[in-house]
Amino acid sequence: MDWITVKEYEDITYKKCNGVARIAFNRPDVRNAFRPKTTSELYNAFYDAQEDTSIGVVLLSAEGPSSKDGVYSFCSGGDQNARGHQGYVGEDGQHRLNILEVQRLIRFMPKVVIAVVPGWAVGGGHSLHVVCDLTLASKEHAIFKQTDADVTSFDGGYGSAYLAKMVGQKKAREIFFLGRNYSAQDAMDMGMVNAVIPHAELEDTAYEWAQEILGKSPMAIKMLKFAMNLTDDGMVGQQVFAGEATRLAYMTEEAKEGRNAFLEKRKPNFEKKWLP
Ligand code: S0N
Repeated sequence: MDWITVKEYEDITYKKCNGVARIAFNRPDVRNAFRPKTTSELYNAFYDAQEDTSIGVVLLSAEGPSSKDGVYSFCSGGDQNARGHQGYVGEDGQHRLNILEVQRLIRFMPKVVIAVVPGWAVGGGHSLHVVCDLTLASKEHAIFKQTDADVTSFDGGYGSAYLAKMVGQKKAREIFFLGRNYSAQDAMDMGMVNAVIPHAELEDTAYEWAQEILGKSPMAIKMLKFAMNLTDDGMVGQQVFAGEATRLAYMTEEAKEGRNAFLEKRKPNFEKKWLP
C-alpha cells in the first residue's frame, strides 16, 4: 500500500490510499490522550475525508508503540494535563469539549468509519471506538476500559448510552461502574468489536475490510448507515436521513419543474403523476 500523507499535523497523522483515509493518533507516550489541539486536528482531517469524493472509508487508528515503554494504545481519552475547571484548555486558554464535535462528525459522515484498536482504548478513547461504525482490535494488545467514573470526566452520550444499546444495559453499566480491563476477545463476545486480529495483521486487515466496503454501492452504504443511526438519533437522525431523501428528490423531473417554474415566474406543471 502506498499511503500518501495528506497534511502534516502535530498530534495526528493523516494519509490516504486507494479510496481509504487513515487518521491516526500520534501521542503514543501519553497513551494517545487527546488535548484540544488533537481534537481540532481530528475534526479537520475527518472533515477533509468527508468532503473528498474519492474517499469511501476512514480508518481511525493510532501510531505507536510508546517510545518510553513499548506499550500500544488506541487512545486514552482526554489529556488530564490539559484539563481545567470547565473542560480541556487549549493553547488559546479557552476551555473546550470539542471531542463531541469529532464524535458527531464520525457518526453523521456518509462514509464508513472503522476504529482500528492496536492497544489501550480507554475513557474518551473507548467512546470513540463505540461511535465508529466498526471496530477491529489487536488480539495481543487491545484492552478496553472505562475510567470516566475514576476521573469525573464522563461521556453521557454515545460513549455510554449508545454503548448500552450495543452491549446491553447490564454490561454497559458494569463497564462504566467497575472500570475493569477487557480483552479484544471479551469485547467481541460483548458485541462491541467486529473482529479480533493478530497484531501484525491489524492494519492490513483494516485496509482489506475497507477495500471490501469500497466495492459496494456508495448510495446504499450511506443510506444504510443513516438508517441504522436513525432510531437512536431522534430528530437529528431523521434530519440526516431525510436530507438524503431530499437529495434523491432533486434528481426527479418533478423537482426540476418546481425549480424552473419559480425561476421562470410561472405556475409549475407537475402533470399530476400521483405514483402508487
Ligand atoms: C490508559 C491507561 C489505563 C494505561 O495505563 P498504563 O499502561 O499503566 O500507563 P500509564 O503509566 O498510566 O501511562 C503512561 C503515560 O501516559 C500518561 N497518560 C495516560 N493517559 C493519559 C491521559 N488520559 N491524560 C494524560 N496523560 C495520560 C501517563 O500519565 C503516563 O505518563 P508518564 O510516562 O509521564 O508517567 C492509564 O494511563 C489511564 O488510566 N489513563 C487515564 C485514562 C483516563 O482517565 N482518561 C480520561 C477519561 N475521560 C475522558 O476521556 C473524557 C472524554 C471527554 O473529553 C468528554 C467526553 C464526553 C463529554 C465531554 C468530554 C470532555 O471533553 O470533557
